[in-house]
Amino acid sequence: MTETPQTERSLVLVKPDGYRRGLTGEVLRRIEAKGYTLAALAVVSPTREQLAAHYAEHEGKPFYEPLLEFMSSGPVTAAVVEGNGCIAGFRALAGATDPTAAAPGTIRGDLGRDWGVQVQQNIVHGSDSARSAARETAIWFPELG
Ligand code: RTP
Ligand code: MG
Repeated sequence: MTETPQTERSLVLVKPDGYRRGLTGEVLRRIEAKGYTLAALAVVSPTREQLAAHYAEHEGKPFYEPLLEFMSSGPVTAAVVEGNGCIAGFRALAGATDPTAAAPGTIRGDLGRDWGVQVQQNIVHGSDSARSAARETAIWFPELG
């Protein structure tokens, strides 16, 4: 007998550039059109502590401080996205980190560009593993823990 696939959850953020540009609905539309569901959704003005926890793996890198400053520049929308394979699936929807290199058809490829600023503004974040998703969900939705 084959195993029942595990429903996965991914922690997705619409970053401040996406929020400012009115792209939150478009990102959520693409998630739902793909067939994933929204298990939680919130507009949040992140604290420095939340952002430092979220991006702990990047501490010490040259883009760390500009990244935290960018992520503090306005509200973000946090979502818990649910569906089989949605961790890799959402990363595929998002496209490459660099919006200039991201393929057309992806969120970053269709909607992102190089703005000539210090840190890449690439509209969305998506968890890169189940372990990251659990860690990040506790940061953005402590009540779900
Ligand atoms: P994310 O974590 O936001 O989903 O993006 P990612 O996995 O594709 O990229 P990651 O390497 O984890 O980097 C986190 C975010 O930092 C910004 N970044 N800018 N050299 C740069 O300008 C640079 N490098 C990284 C991006 O906003 C990236 O998404
Ligand atoms: Mg990442």
